[in-house]
Amino acid sequence: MKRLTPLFLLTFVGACSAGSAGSGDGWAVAPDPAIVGFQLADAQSVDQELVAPPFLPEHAQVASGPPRVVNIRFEIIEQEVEIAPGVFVWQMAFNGSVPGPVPVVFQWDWVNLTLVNGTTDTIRFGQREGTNLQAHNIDFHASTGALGGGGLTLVAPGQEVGLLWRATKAGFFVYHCAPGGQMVPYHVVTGGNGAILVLPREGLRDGYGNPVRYDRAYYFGEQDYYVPLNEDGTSPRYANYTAQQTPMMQVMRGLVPTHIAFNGVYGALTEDIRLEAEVGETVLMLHSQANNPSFPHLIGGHGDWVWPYGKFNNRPDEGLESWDVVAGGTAAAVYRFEQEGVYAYLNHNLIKAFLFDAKAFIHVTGGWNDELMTNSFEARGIGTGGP
Ligand SMILES: [Cu+2]
Repeated sequence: MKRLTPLFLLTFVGACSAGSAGSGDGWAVAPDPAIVGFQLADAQSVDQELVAPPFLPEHAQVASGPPRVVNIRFEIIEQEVEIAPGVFVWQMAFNGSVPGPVPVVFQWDWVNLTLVNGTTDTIRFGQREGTNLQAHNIDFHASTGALGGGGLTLVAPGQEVGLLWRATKAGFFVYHCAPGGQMVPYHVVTGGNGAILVLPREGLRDGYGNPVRYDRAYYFGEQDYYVPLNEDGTSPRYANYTAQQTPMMQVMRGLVPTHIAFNGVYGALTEDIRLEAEVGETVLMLHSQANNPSFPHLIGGHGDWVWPYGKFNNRPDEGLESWDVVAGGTAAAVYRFEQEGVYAYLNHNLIKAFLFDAKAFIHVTGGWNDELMTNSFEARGIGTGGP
């Protein structure tokens, strides 16, 4: 359907616009009134087992059946982590992970969150020690209501609270802790953020309206840190999350991060965790930054389709080289790999990628196509070759 004749295009646009949401370009899909009006009381309840980023829970890419209530559990843990050699940060981490895990739901589903300030150690990722001292909460950018749920979810250590909200918008959306005042940035830049994937019920579509299906999905959560440092570049250690707060806020006021990492820790996605793909596979690349802009780029590849601001009811852009993540926002892109090799997916503020660590590697196998790229001649002395 990529090569539409003008006549067919007119017909297609005419047919779609009759039932469209009013965009007038024939791409938008009208919400189904039966889905939108589906009652919470009639919704089936399902549990979702979350996994540690950069991976996503197993999920369908197209909804079958009516909206559901998806039960998830976040346990907030204050924990000290060595984010770079000799550099320690007391994080606040959803399920012990920075960034937090990615729940996956469909538009018009309900999300039913149990938010725990502390841990039962049943679902935390990793085995880090910590005892919570501060109040926490959660603001879902995907939700509708005061403070994104922040007002309804503020809980003291040792407490848990439930938040039910409906996912009325499709896209990849930031969530973060927002306990009020200066605590908002402090909790966000110590790791209290993540993102949720809200898929359109009909699945992703390209700019022509064709289905887009992915073979793998990776989440690149970018974290800026503001760590008080010793002269040798190591950090002082603090007794707990609260003891770190005043000195860290002094560094935060300068607005210059001391460390920037994908997946919370230097080397996480270049050394510790190996991301793979095969030639011919389509990979969904999800990116969030809760506190700063970022500029994703896949070295040697492209964004075949990039949904503006990571929101799926916007017609995606085709064939981009780099794209935008706004502060407190996301990006979503797909790329079908065509050549083997090691691809760096990074923030194309290259200082943030290479002097800091805003980068990941994707190891791609499956062959090389000379038609796309080859040496026309190997390296040789200047002027020593033939014509
Ligand atoms: Cu918090």
